[in-house]
Amino acid sequence: FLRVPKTASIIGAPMSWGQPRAGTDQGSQILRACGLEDNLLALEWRIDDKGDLEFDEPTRNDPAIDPTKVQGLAKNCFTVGKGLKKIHDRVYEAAKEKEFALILGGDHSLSAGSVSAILRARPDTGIIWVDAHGDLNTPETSPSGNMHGMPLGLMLGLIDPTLLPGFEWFKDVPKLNPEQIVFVGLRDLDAGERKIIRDHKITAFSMHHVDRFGIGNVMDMAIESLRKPDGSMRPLHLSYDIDAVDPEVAPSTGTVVRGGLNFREAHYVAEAVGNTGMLGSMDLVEVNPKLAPGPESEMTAALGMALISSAMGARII
Ligand code: EXY
Ligand code: MN
Ligand code: MN
Ligand code: MN
Repeated sequence: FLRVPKTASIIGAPMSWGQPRAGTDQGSQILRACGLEDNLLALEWRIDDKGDLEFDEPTRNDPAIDPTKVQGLAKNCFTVGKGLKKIHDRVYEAAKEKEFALILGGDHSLSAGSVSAILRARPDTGIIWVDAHGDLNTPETSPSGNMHGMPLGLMLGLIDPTLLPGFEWFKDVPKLNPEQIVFVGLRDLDAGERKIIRDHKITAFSMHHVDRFGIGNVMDMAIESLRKPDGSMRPLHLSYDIDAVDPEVAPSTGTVVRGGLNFREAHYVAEAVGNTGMLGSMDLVEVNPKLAPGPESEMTAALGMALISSAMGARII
């Protein structure tokens, strides 16, 4: 159902306040500069480029950060929350028009804005979260306070949004059911996240599973795990964090962890999801051209662009 009418809405979401490093706000521009639009046109997509959203910076007039309260444990929550509302509204507009929503990050906090909008328009959507990390933290379990480690904690309803200034709107968005998520590529979980995966019985394929079963079997199992109880397939959203890929292949990102997906495995993930014919939206996040300037940042951005193309139909033969 999502193959027609083949219009892709490109939404630049250079949110960077969910993590501490400068340069994450340049991700959407560098992905575009790699020729994204030409590539998608060659794959016969109609492009509706919505440009890049603009976000406020934190100011000293923001609601006071009180370290004794939950809001003090979620850094920049006011700025992140307001920015995510803008992303949510823009993505919802595209999804409601039945367009493919392609969101260019930006840090991974943005997915709480994009995925919540997809769920509003397409409630049954299954989420394939490709990441070295679980992004399941709450302000209380987070070791860093960085909100790019919390988007799934928010969407699963593990965080009370009314306690976070900027996130009040989040109490009205649909919650993600743990059955609607599958992880691929995990290798760096915090203790609290491990417990959440266990307690909520979230299907998760780590790099250990990729080693043991091979990426082909892992993707078969991952996609199969997202079938609805009646046996039918869900529409799919691919949330692709570039740090899922090994730092030798994707070095220019903020939280690198060795032992990731190799170049072909990274592409295979995108191709397998694309082959379902059910992919209706995608985030590509955490490309930060400032962290490994020069050829390494170009290599990382070119990979991000290629992964988007693979998910959206590019094939070798
Ligand atoms: N789990 C760590 C934290 O919460 O601080 C690291 C999170 C990194 C999140 C990156 C984007 O996937
Ligand atoms: Mn992530
Ligand atoms: Mn990550
Ligand atoms: Mn499942």
